[in-house]
Amino acid sequence: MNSNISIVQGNITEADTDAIVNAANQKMLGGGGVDGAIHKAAGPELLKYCLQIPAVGDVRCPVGEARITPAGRLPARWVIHTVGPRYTIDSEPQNLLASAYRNSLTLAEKHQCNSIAFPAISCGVYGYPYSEAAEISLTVCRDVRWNGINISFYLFTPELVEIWQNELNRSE
Ligand code: AR6
Repeated sequence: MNSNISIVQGNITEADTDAIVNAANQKMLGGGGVDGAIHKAAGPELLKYCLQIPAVGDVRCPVGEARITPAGRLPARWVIHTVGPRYTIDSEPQNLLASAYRNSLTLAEKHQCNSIAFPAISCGVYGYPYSEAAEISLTVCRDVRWNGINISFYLFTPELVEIWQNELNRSE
């Protein structure tokens, strides 16, 4: 079991981890929420890196998958862009959310990252219920497979922090 998991209340753009995860959309060209904050803090270089990711139509990252780019001006070295499900629109949102976390961690491992920071993927515009998202994300992150990676969740509000912390305590 990976017990290197911590919960932080804060802005993920300040995370001093090898990689930070962006809750992006399929086009991967920026947006609102955490995506907008990451692009703003990283500077215009990040968009240039995103444009280098091959697209099918205008899809650079299908729902549940992940792509990696350098991080521009951020303290992190890499941005891992993943796309969570829209809760009431995409079918099997539980599987898609778990895949988004799993594929992000797989990319982090492939790039020798010792630390990664996640936001609450899908818990904003995409409408995922917080408790269910906390349970899914922590189930994926606790897998022994990620024992070598320090995982932090950078959550924006005290409410999210409490929900994630309770779920972490419950599953310990
Ligand atoms: N640091 C940490 N968490 C943040 C930050 C930040 N700087 N800013 C917002 N959050 P959302 P989604 C929280 O909507 O639901 C974008 O337009 C926020 O409070 O950013 O996956 C993309 O381009 C919430 O708890 O992502 C997509 O189109 C969480 O991050 C779409 O939104 C996720 O909220 C993705 O929607």
